[in-house]
Amino acid sequence: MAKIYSEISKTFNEYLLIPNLTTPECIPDKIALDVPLTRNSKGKDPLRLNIPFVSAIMQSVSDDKLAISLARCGGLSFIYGSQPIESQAKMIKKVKSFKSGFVTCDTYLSPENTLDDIIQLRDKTGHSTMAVTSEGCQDSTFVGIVTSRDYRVSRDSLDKKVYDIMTPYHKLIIGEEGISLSKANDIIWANKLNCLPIVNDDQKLINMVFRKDYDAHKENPLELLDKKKSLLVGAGINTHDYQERIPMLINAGVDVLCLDSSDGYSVWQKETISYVKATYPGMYIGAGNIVDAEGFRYLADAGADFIKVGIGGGSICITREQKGIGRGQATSILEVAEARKKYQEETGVYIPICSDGGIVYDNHITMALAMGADFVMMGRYFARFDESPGKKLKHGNDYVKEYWGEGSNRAKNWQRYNMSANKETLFEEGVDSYVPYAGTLKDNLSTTLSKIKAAMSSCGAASVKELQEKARITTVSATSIREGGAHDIILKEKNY
Ligand code: MZP
Repeated sequence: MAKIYSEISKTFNEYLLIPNLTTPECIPDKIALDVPLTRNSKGKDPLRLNIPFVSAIMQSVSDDKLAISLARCGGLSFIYGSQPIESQAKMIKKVKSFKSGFVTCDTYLSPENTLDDIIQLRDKTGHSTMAVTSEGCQDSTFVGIVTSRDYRVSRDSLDKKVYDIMTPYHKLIIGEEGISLSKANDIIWANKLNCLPIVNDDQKLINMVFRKDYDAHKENPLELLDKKKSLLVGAGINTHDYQERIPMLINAGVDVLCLDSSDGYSVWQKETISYVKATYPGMYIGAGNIVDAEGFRYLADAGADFIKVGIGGGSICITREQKGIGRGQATSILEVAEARKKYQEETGVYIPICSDGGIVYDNHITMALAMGADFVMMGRYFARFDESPGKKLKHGNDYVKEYWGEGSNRAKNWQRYNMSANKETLFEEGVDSYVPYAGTLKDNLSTTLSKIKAAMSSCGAASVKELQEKARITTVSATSIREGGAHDIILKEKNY
């Protein structure tokens, strides 16, 4: 006979935190938000995040651009796996080869181009500094630089050739390949330069260092870096093509893998984890998604390094409507956190859990952490920013960005949903949508982190671990939820 749970499954919105004593030790400036990303196992250092945020394994969220921005702020992206292996590996490589302060040039001219070409390229890319190479492409010999100070559109003829406009190579001050950022900055300041090209022995342009970026580097103290000072990056994988995909991802430098499935309580996840552990013992692999103690135990015993919790709560997800599968996110986290505690008592192993999907307000993040999640995975949140892959469009009077689910026909990610040999999406489990455009990742993240720290301070917690130990949480009635918003007034404008 079917088991009926006596407890109703609940969402984050149905709970509030009750303040504890706030002391000088837990004022926001003293709060640290670093958390474990992977389990503690013998002989292997667990990976950590500097902020408890990872971005969703989705085409409309986690490409190399967002991954770089998020890792620079202390979090981590899992580059989406619903793309050819080569292009996923290329994105991983781009993140790993990103050097804070060293910019890869993407605007090239040849000496034979004209001022007209310069203007067109500037309007298209928004970059005013352009590299000139013998063939006008990255691989040919670097011969000069054009900046906006080299020409006057009102005076110069549009036919004027780049070789008459550029500063030629022999007049440039350059940095040699391998130079440190601080040395590059010293050269920039000593010579009053705006930009220092970094060139190798074959006179090929490797990167550029810009004066304007100098302060930006100092403003990212939480950058998530590996031992070689490259940014950390993850990749989504599936249970179908993992034997071909993983070697290429590892070759590209991936730091951590994550099985991406709408239902992770499956023998295929166990098989994939076992394969990774046996073939690549140094690699980390997360698994999921599950929503209960049984699912957690199964993946924990299989060796998952972290476990993702959440089915059907994602903003673009219609799995609950289509299949009737899922569970309220708060209830899922509470049950899995309890199972994790039991597992740790039995085995001594701590397995981080990730609350994936359904975060609407910033306070939901604090609640997820307080209930036992070590970090949260978000899609909608990141899709709103400049750095996400979706197009920015005008919608009525507002700007929006595109955001589509991995279960939508647009994503065609049958591997995430279909366990059979039939290589297609049989029915949609996700929708194609817009989200309000919100600006840069860094600005928004900083506001969100301030809110989380303020709440933690109220709860008397200086770390996420302390929050989990000390949190006092109460359920709320529908009428008290109403009481919690602005009410019984005439609001001038909702701007929070
Ligand atoms: P959200 O942050 O937009 O609420 O949810 C993002 C999460 O929804 C993803 O991390 C993933 O687990 C899940 N997801 C992605 N695509 C779909 C879908 O098309 C989906 N149904 O549910």
